[in-house]
Parts: sequence; C-alpha cells; structure tokens
Amino acid sequence: MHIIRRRGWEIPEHLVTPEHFVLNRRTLLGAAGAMSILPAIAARADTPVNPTYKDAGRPVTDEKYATTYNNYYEFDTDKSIWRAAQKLKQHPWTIRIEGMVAQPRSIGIDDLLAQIPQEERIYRHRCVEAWAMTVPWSGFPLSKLVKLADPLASAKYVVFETAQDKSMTGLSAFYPWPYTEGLTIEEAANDLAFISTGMYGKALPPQNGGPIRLTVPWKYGFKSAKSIVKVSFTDKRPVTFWESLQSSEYGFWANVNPEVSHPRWSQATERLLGSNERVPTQLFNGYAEQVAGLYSGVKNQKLFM
Ligand SMILES: Nc1nc2c(c(=O)[nH]1)N[C@H]1C(S)=C(S)[C@@H](COP(=O)(O)O)O[C@H]1N2
Ligand SMILES: [Mo]
Repeated sequence: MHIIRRRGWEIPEHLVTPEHFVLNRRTLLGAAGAMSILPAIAARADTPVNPTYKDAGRPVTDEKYATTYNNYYEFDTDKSIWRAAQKLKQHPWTIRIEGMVAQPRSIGIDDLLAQIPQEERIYRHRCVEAWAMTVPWSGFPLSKLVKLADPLASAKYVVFETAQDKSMTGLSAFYPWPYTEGLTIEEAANDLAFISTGMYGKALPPQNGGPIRLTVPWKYGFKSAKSIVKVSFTDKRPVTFWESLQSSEYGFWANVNPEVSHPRWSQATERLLGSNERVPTQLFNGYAEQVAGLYSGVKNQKLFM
C-alpha cells in the first residue's frame, strides 16, 4: 500500500508528509527542534507500554486487517471505508466539553495531548457482529479526561458525540445522527475505559476513529465511539445511536456475553480478523475480573445486549 498517511493533528497541514520524511526531519532537527514543530510525534515515539495491558492473551491482529476492515457508518455501512475516510481532516480538531460540568469549555487535540501523558495498551475488541481483533492502542485512561472536564457530583453519565463532516457520505442515509454513545460515571472511572489517539505506534487513522475515539474493551465494539467532538455530562441516561435505531437488538449496557444471543445470531464464538479462526467468546470479553463488579447493583436490566 503506497499511500501518504496523513498524520493529521500532530503537524500543520502544509507539513504533512510521508512517515519516513517526517522521521528524517526529526533526526535532522534534533530533539529540541522537533519538539516545537512535532510535539505529538515526539511524545508517541517512546509511548510506554502499560505492563498491566501488555498481553491480551492472543496474538495482535496484523495492522493491515485492523485498518482496512472497519465499521464507520458515517462513511458507509460496508466495511471498506478506509480509503474514503482519508478525506476526514484530522487537524485542527476541537472537543467540546459541556453539560453538568463546573465550566463548559472547548479543547484542541494538541492541547489535550500536551496535558495528558500517553501510554500503550493491547486490548481485545469484540464487535456485536461476532468478529474480533487484538490491537495495540495508544492514548490515556478515560478517567483522566473526566477529571479534566471536572463534572458536577450530580452527573451520572458521560455522553460522547461524534463528528458530522462533509467528507462523510454515509450521513445522507437515514440514521439517527449524530452517532452518540454513553457510559455511567462508574464505568468511565474503570481503569479499562480508554481514549485512543493512536494504534500500532502511529497516529490513529481516520477509519479507526482518528484523531480521538473511545475504546471500551469489555463491551461490544459499537460502544467505542469514533472521532469524538463532544463529551457531555448528564444525570439522565442517554439514548444512544444503536439503541434509538433498534432497541430490541442494541441496548445501553452492551456488555459482551457469549451466553446471551443477539436476536438474529449466536454470540458464543467470534471470528478473528486475519486468521479467520473461530474462538470462544468470553464473558465481558475476557475482562470480567476488572468489570463484573460494576454491575452487581444493576437489577432487571438487559446488561448483555
Ligand atoms: N462514529 C462511529 N463510531 C463507531 C462506529 C460507527 O459506525 N461510527 N462503529 C462502531 C462499531 S460497530 C465498531 S465494531 C467499532 C469498529 O472499530 P474499528 O473500525 O476500529 O475496528 O467502531 C464503533 N464506533
Ligand atoms: Mo461493531
């Protein structure tokens, strides 16, 4: 694949160049010079791996599968949107923080990344359609973004709203745009809940939700909203994109459970991208130890769809 990877938000548009050229220039300029022009690249080159998440219990999916087989309905309902998604401009990118917060504000992605250190984590991903992958994400715990947003003590949910851009040809289809997702404040505080700004040691490509997405590995993939432009806090449970489209099939909780079938298919196994091997699906996608306790007090609700 000989494409020019647009590394969006990290460098001004006129400096966007193929990867090798950027790296050469960094070497030429030396660390200090590069820092002033390319802060995000310099930070990412030595993104430390979080030892707790260095092994997801199965091989990492080959990057070419994870970056060319995507769900991103704003572009199209089929999986081959990666080329079209390159048109989504990654820089400048601003995230609005509002709702039940001490002070509503907007924050640019560079400013955000300068304030929060990045780390790498390898996570399992399980789509509700029964395919799965294993990805090294870089980014930071969602709890750090929540802390920065400074929600009121009365806020119970965090809601993510994603971009609606003119490059997104799928927006003309009849769906309840914008794509929204939500978590309870307790879920958002769990150490697994992650904001991804990179994958495979590079900037997050637009097709995977660049420049910034949510990554919630114990839930079906649709909870992991891509290309976030708004984070808001509320005391009312949001009605999310998939729930408003088809609440009999997709709910708010959407925790992975092999024993609870989708109304139209079994969730017992999953197909690994790349090898196409079928493997058993695990409760909470293998993260039960860390998250099952979040749901001990939730009664009479569909936790697994
Ligand atoms: N904005 C937005 N976010 C989204 C989606 C989408 O269509 N639009 N699809 C979701 C679904 S169903 C899945 S499985 C994952 C896929 O992420 P990936 O393409 O990086 O594998 O993104 C989720 N986030
Ligand atoms: Mo999905």
